[in-house]
Amino acid sequence: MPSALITGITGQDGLYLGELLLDKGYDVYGLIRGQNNPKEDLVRAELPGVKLINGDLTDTASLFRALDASAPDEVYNLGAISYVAYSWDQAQLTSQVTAMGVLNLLEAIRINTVGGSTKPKFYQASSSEMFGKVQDVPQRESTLLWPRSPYGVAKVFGHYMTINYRESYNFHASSGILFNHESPRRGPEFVTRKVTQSIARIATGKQNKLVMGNLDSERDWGFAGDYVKAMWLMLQQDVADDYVVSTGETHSVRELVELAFAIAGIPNWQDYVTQSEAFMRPAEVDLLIGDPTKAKEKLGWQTETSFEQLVTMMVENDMRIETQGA
Ligand code: NDP
Ligand code: GDR
Repeated sequence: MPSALITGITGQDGLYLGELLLDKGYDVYGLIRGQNNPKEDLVRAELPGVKLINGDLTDTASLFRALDASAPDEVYNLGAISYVAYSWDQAQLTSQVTAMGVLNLLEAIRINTVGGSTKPKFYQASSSEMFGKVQDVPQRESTLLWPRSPYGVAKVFGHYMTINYRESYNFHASSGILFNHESPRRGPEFVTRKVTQSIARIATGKQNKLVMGNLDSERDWGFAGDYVKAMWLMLQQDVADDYVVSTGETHSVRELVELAFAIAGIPNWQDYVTQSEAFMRPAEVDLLIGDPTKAKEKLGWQTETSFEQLVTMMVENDMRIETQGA
């Protein structure tokens, strides 16, 4: 039975990837941080087969212990401070976790395997935020990186460190440059879930207004359940590499809001939506659209869920929660 260690097990992608690997018969370990992590019960309920190990990406000794306990064939580094807006408020902490955390984990793997034991294959959760002020449309693996937030800068560090360990130490280390992916498990701080949760509350009379930031930015939104399959496929290749994972389609935040209100059956969305400076960012990434050709040709991966299906899934989930409490 292959064994996998996932950092970020409590996050959206950790839950989908954990589920995928358990279904494939893996022995799955998840790194969980904090002395009383509020998401521990959720992970235990949704993924009872996952074994949780205490640890933190900023505490390298805990990573050594996690590697010893799990003896992984594959390591998926999904742990990060991942909310772009927050990364300006805590730029140092974001750098310690999202950037240095990658190096801490790579070093723990390298030192652990110095005696010659087999190195686990390594996946790094890189991001389309690295493209920032985009230099190509659409963005592909060769596009120059120009990050626009402390988060984006931290991800660039992790991305190049992953490539460097591949080239320096012969790591089977791959980096997935994933574009925005969403689901009913998405955190409420991200725009899709904020919109679908708010609309469900508006539909049930619990909220009057939806206060938004920039409605003009455009994103290439896919379904997280599809995207974790690409992560796994990358580690099944003979040779490690970097891949853009995206739908190849872009939509503005305004289109997202309009569609979500329509799906909920609420006419005149403009009557409910206002904008506030509080949700504007010091520097915005205006347009993201990825070219997933390489992932399609080399991994045989492609998105299976349309934008409309994704938004419908999320609106219906939040309507169910607001009306039935589940
Ligand atoms: P989430 O924000 O949902 O999850 C982040 C995870 O990181 C949580 O499990 C969190 O744990 C964990 N974490 C935070 N700080 C630490 C730390 N110091 N040590 C260990 N773990 C920590 O993110 P997603 O699941 O959406 O994304 C997964 C990864 O993919 C992230 O690295 C993200 O940056 C990246 N990514 C995501 C994209 C997306 O659209 N979703 C697109 C491209 C990249 P806790 O619950 O304890 O806070
Ligand atoms: P993003 O996702 O920054 O792309 O990063 P987010 O959903 O936070 O923002 C997307 C776009 O929507 C605009 N926006 C708002 N965003 C939020 N969160 N709240 C609002 O009220 C709001 N109004 C408008 C934003 O300005 C932005 O343009 C996500 C994260 O998952 C990263 O970890 C990941 O790397 C990238 O996707 C790819």
